[in-house]
Amino acid sequence: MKFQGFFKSFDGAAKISGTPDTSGVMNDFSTRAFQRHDAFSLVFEGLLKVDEDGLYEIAATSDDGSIVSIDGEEIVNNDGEHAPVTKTNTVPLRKGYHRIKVQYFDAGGGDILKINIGVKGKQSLNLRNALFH
Ligand SMILES: [Ca+2]
Repeated sequence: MKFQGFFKSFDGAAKISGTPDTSGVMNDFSTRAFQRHDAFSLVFEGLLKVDEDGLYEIAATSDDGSIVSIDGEEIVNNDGEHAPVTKTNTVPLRKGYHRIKVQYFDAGGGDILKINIGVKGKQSLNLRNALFH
């Protein structure tokens, strides 16, 4: 996935904009490279590969806020300044590639970003093998 990194907070994940301080490619939704910054924001964009048609559950755990969009549609809105909170939603996906975007910001203090995707009742996707750019 491609990412854009900002070494500052925004007034919500939905507000992230402007010229990033850094950018590149990552194979998962990791905040590791940014944790030395007191506050930071990330936008990830890439392709999600699913191997079967199904109703997929998308779970986003974040501190602070995050938004997950698939094929241009907002699926999980976990935005706002808060301690770790998990929000989930389901979306029907056909086998193949889907555009995925994750917006995330940390306003300071602790930071967490965990995205979990899978067909309900089955094992979650290994995102390191399912994300492309
Ligand atoms: Ca925080």
